[in-house]
Amino acid sequence: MNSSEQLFQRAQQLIPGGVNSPVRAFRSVGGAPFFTKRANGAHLTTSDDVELIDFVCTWGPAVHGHNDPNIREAIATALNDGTSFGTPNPYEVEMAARLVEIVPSVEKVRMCNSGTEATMSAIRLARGYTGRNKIIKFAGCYHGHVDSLLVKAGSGALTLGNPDSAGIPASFAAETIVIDYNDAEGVREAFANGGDDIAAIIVEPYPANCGMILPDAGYLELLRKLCTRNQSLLIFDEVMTGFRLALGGVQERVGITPDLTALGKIIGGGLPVGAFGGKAEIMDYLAPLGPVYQAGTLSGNPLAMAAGIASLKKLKDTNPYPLFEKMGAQIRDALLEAAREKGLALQVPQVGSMFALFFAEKPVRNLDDATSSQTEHFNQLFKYALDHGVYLPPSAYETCFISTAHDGADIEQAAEVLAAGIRSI
Ligand code: KE4
Repeated sequence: MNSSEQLFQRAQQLIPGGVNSPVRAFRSVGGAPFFTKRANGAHLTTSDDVELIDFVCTWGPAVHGHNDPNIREAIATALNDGTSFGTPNPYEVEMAARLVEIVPSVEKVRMCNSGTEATMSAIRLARGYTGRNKIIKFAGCYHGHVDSLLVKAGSGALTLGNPDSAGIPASFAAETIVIDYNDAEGVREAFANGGDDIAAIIVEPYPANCGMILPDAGYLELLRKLCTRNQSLLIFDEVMTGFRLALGGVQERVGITPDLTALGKIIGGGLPVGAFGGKAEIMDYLAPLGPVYQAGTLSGNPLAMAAGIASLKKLKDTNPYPLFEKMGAQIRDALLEAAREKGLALQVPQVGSMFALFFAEKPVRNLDDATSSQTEHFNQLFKYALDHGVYLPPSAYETCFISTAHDGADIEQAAEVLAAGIRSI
């Protein structure tokens, strides 16, 4: 057995499925996961010294690539003064100031430790602020493993075929209204039937946990209008898209201001961080000022704040977004060209540094379209790519990420491998 196989065998005796997060288990693409011992720039080195061009980027945080020198230096500097204080610290203030400056909807922000905590807290705040119970979410969107949101959820839940997780009381799920993404009539009806008890809509503005889906023209504007008209809150879950699709996220790209925004991934620079923010009037409902309780031992951790500040500073200083558009389009076009030559139906939704692959005849507009795509073709491509040094997310229901560390050679090599992989299907 090679090193990864030995490690996986041992891990499975100690950790459920041998992984600390289900989507890492390769269950839908087959085979066993490799173990990573080092990561630098756009590359992972497995415990068997295989080097891979990485398009998972630790599921989004590594927007500057792995082991970024500026982030390392920021962590090392903070580390000199200790790892956690349990009191307010200067880094938290700088992080909050940067988020307020960068994210259009954020007047005040609260740090937490994961995207799940961010969405869970935003939901609780919306309910506490409005005094209402119902939440609207969209089928296939994934907002972390929050009880009330693990209903028709995407990402690992969808990958493993349990979008409605066990362990969620029916009474909890009953407070969640699930609508198809891009279904305008469905949202209008939900408000017409029960708008006075709808606390909020939570949405990934560009869903990226069932592959990547883009909104119909006017759809996000409709969500904003219906929430405003019904005094419900609009929550953008930008844990994945924040700082990646624009410095201010999708809300900056589309010019729509949600009432609350959930954030994470990039703002931790690779360390565990989440955040949620929005209008000061709403945020001030949080303890210790208001009646909505929310807390966290390591929230605002100095090391994580220092890493996130360095990551945000670098994004602001380097403005990588035009480069992301160029690299994303280069891979997209290579994939589409190869599929055309092969006579395979392929959709490659791509925005900046995010892209996904659906082997489907027509553009994917919702979860049903996504699950009707030929996922076995994706799985074949995944395996071919991995065998040829390119690591895609191990599920057809995830999205690929590019970092500023993916240089021209990485993109050209990956485009060639993926095109050859498509031709091999
Ligand atoms: P975390 O709790 O995993 O930090 O964030 C949850 C979350 C919330 N909102 C969105 C839009 C997300 O994409 C996520 C987490 N993303 C997945 C990848 N699709 C994390 C990977 C994993 O579960 O291991």
